[in-house]
Amino acid sequence: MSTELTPALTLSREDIVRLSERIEGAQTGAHAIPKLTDEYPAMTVADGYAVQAELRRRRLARGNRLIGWKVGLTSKAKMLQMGVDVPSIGFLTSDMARPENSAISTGDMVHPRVECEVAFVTRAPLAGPGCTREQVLAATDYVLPAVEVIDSRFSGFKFDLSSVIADNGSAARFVGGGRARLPQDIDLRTLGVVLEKNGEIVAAGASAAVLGHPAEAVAMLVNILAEQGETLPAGSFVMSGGITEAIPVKAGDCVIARFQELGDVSMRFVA
Ligand code: 0L1
Ligand code: MG
Repeated sequence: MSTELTPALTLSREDIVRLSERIEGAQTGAHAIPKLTDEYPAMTVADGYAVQAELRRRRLARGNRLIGWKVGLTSKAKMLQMGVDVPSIGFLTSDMARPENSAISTGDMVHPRVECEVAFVTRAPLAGPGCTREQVLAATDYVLPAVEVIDSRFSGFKFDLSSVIADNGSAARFVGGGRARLPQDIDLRTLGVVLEKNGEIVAAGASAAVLGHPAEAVAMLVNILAEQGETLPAGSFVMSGGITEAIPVKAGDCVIARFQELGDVSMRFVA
């Protein structure tokens, strides 16, 4: 699958800064905005990553720590659901992490949804191009079950690839938990997961939904980072992509993700 960042930038530096301020305002104010391509129809994937990079610079300048990355839109079902045809990446900062079993506020999000993912923690640096699944597994310290809370800042969760990349892949919150495992001790390709909301099963899936194997998504992340002149340092936390579809949540909902081999991750949502 090609992830080439071509065609190149069409936005000026001023536009990139202006759009990152617009996204940041929507993220912090929890209000929906139209997708960016409504105003900039020629916006490219490279433009989206330039806006995301500026957003990251601003977030780190405010004292947040970069703790890792997420891969999004990694399953065929999700690409179809969102009308895009390649995966995307986004950054994860310390302020997005929430403890297992905690109460997560919905008041500071627009329209949150939850999805079940396998998270990787690395113990060696990884660099592309050409990073492979095998290299990812060799560089992995452990894997753990996680729930990503995504929150597109675009009205009606409607966007295209360039816009969603600029919006940091809808990254909002994430919760890791369950039981950490060595990647060589389990078959990461066939892990089953069941997502319960308020005691009802609302989604289920198998980890092969993530590009055939979640480590494949991490390799793809490393290769996209290489296109941006970046590497994945040792000690990174990586969310490898949704195994289940994303399920809307609201204040009052209790969510438990039950992972085969990896245990449960739970949280509740409050106003
Ligand atoms: O993590 C994800 O797969 C989300 C990527 C962005 C698309 C969305 O908001 O659903
Ligand atoms: Mg996700």
